[in-house]
Amino acid sequence: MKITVLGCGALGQLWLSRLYQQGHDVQGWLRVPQPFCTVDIIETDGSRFSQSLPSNDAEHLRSSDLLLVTLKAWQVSDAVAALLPKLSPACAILLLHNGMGTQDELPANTQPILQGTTTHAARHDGHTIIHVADGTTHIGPTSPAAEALSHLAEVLHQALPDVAWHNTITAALWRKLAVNCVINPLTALYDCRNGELRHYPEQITLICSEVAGVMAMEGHHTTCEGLQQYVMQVIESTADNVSSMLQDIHAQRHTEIDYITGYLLRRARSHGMMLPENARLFDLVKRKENEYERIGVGLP
Ligand code: KPL
Repeated sequence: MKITVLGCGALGQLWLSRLYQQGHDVQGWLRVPQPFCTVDIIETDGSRFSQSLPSNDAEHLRSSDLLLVTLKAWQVSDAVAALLPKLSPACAILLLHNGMGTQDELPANTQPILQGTTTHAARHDGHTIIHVADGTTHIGPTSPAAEALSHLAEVLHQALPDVAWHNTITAALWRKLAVNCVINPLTALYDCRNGELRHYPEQITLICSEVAGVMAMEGHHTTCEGLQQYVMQVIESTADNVSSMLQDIHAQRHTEIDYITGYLLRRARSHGMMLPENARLFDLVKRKENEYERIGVGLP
C-alpha cells in the first residue's frame, strides 16, 4: 500500500518503520517540509531500525491509499484540513490520538475516515525513539465511507500487532477517554507516574461516575464500577509510565486536555449535565498550561 504518515513523533516513527519493513511504500509528512525524515527506533526486543525515509512528496501524497495521522489531538484539524484537497477521494484517513472531537473540527469532506486508539507506548530519548511496550490498536470507521475498510486492520496488524477492527469504534474510544480523563489530569497535577494513582481511589470513583453518566447519555451503557475496574487495570499495566500529559507539562507543551476532559465537558453540557470534579480538574490543568503559555513558551 501507499501510505503517508502525518506526524513523525514517537508513534509516527514507530508506524513508519514497521510499515516500511513490511514492504509498504511509505513516506512521512512533516510540518516544515523536508525531503527525508530520520527514523531511529529501539524496539522492545532491543533491535534497532535506523533509516532515512522519504517525506513531503506531493505526488506520493496524491496517490496514497492511507493517511495515518499520529499528531497530537490539537494539531489534527488544521494539519488534515490543509491536506484534504491534495488527497485522492479514496484515500482513507486514520486518526490515532488521545481524546475525541477532532473529526467535528474538519471541513465537510467525503473521505473514508477511521479513528483508533492504541496502547503501544513509545517515547523520545533525545533523537531516538524507544518502543517501550507492545500493545493493541483498536480501529474502526467514523464515516459511512470507511465502513467497508475492515481489511485495513489486517494490513496494519501485519506491521505492528495487535490491531483489532470494531464496527462501532466509539464504545472503545469512550473507554479510552475514561482512562485518559483519570490518568492524564491526575498525573499532571500530582506530578507522578501512572502507578502512584492507585493511592487515589475515591477521586478516581468520582471521575468515573461522572464519565459513566455522560457515556450513558451518549448511548454507551456502562457502570461506574466497570469503568473504574478498567481504569485501575490500565493504571497497573502502565504503572511506570510518565503519562503523555505529564510529559507535555514537563516540556511546557500544549496538552490534549481540550480533547480529553474538555470533550467530556462539552458532551455533558449538550445533555444539560454538570460534572464538578472533571470541571475542576480541567480548570487546574488549564491553569498550569497558562502559566507557561502566557509567557510565550510552548505555544502551538
Ligand atoms: O494514553 C495514555 C497517555 O499517557 O496518554 C495512558 C493510557 C494514560 C498511558 O500513559
